[in-house]
Amino acid sequence: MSKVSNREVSAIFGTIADMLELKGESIHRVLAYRRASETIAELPRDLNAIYEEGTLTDLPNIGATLAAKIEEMLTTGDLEFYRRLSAEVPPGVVEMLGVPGLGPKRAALFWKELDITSVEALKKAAEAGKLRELPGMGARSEKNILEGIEALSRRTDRIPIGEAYPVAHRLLDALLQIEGALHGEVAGSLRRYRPTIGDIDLLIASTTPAPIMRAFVARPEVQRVLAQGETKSSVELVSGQQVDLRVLPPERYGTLLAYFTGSKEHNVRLRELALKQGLSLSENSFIPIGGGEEILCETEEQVYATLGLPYIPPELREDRGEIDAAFEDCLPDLITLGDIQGDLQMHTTWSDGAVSIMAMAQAAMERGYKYILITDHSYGLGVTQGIAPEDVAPQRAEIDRVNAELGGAFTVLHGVEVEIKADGTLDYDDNVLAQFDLVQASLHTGLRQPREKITDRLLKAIQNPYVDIIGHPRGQMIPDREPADLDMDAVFEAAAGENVALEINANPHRLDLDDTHARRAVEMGIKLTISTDAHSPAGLSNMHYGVATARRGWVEAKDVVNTWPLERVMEWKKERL
Ligand code: DGT
Ligand code: CA
Ligand code: CA
Ligand code: ZN
Repeated sequence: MSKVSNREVSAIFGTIADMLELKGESIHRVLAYRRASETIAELPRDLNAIYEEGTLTDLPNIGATLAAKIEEMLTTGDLEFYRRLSAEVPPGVVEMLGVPGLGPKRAALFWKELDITSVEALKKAAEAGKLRELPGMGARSEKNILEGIEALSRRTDRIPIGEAYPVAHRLLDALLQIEGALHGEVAGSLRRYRPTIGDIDLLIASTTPAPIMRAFVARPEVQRVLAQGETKSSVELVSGQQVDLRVLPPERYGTLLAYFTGSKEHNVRLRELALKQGLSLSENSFIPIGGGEEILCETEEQVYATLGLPYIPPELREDRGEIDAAFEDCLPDLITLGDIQGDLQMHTTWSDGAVSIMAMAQAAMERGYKYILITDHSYGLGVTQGIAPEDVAPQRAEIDRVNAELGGAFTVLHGVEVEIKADGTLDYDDNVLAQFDLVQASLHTGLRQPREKITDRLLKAIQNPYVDIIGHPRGQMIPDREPADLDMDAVFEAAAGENVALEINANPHRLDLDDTHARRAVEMGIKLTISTDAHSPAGLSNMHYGVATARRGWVEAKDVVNTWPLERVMEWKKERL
């Protein structure tokens, strides 16, 4: 028998606590096991050694009963009590406690009343509307459980792009320093800018892969090597993220990059097209099926050209119609980062931002922008120090001073992020709103209101003649907060009717509107803004996430207000008053 570890003992006590709670036993007993579990998890010494000294009961939260159970585990590798409990409480029911917002009382209810013994079964029951019938439950709590299950699955598998992107690029940059590394790219879902990332895929062109592989697995941020080969290796980082690296000679780099950029669905379509031409497409090359010479592609452009297609940008490669559009030569003329003329949402020390208006203006000028809109919070938002109506004029005076000092090469606009209150009214009266150059309205509270109510709030805000832009319209947070239950058709109709712009918030934890909603909005003729919601100069650098989200939504520069010259932006405001 191998030695039982502290971690195993701690985990079993923790599970026992959950099981007792599910059974409805006294909270004292439950807590006794939970505290013991925590004590053991934090022990700096091996339990086996403590047991041999005979000092188990000297440990905090460990009395004679628990010491006897520890002894049983350490000496027999088993615990009779735990085995009995496991026969009574199925492990899937314990797993259900991991669903955010689902406590032991309800988990036990589902188990006992509906015989639900796994997260999967719980999901099915919720989808079938069976949970709402139970005492104390309803349609809303049923929906919350479904959302919790979704949040759980997303949390376990995928990392928000904002966390993966810097890690991937730092790693790639380091590997490109190695002799023989010619050029490379971050591929996979990161290159396509999906909002969440499963694993990181790195590609490098080189004829001498060995030293690159060696350097890769020896990186300080690598915790475990999962596989190491001549041209491909996989590692797990200390942060838990998995990274795959592939190295091929430069003459094969085009097919390699196309293959590992994906998506899988897009690749399937490309391979079908190749087959129709009698070619077999792989990450290495095209091979004529009837025999003949292998076709090598140095670039992705050559891969697409071989298939008779124009180049398709990575953000479009999701099999959402891009291949047909490419065939018909009507791919969108996608917006680029260089099209952005200004940033229309940011905060300063007037509310919860880190720096002054001048400091934000200078940082934006360094990015080559022509204008910014300062959008500090209105005063009613409890969590931040917002701007009271009587502060609006002094803030305007400061903005005037900054503009005077900057001498006309750059314009700071006076805006606000006005709170849409729980009843749908805005935090400021119209006569206050009339003082701003542009008004952005956002929801931050009551995001879990029922569909009709929350949709009404947003519609009311859109209909206010002073509101120009709706900030982060759906209120989602990646990965843990589902969007509000808005009737987006109604929102789009209203925004189109009132000529109000909707924001793509470029903060990688928001990306709201998302790609598919942005695409629909633009199809309906709605104008978008892409803004960082920066709370510091560094926050301005998130713009590329927002632009990429727009590109994933097939958005062109003309659809985005902050690609326009300032005069046109202000004309748009005037038209709408
Ligand atoms: P992820 O990592 O889940 O966020 O998504 P991806 O797209 O990065 O997927 P990943 O890392 O499994 O594979 C990278 C790319 O390699 C993927 O986008 C397409 C390609 N690929 C991987 N497996 C397959 C496959 O079985 N068939 C095809 N056609 N392509 C594949
Ligand atoms: Ca990947
Ligand atoms: Ca991968
Ligand atoms: Zn906000």
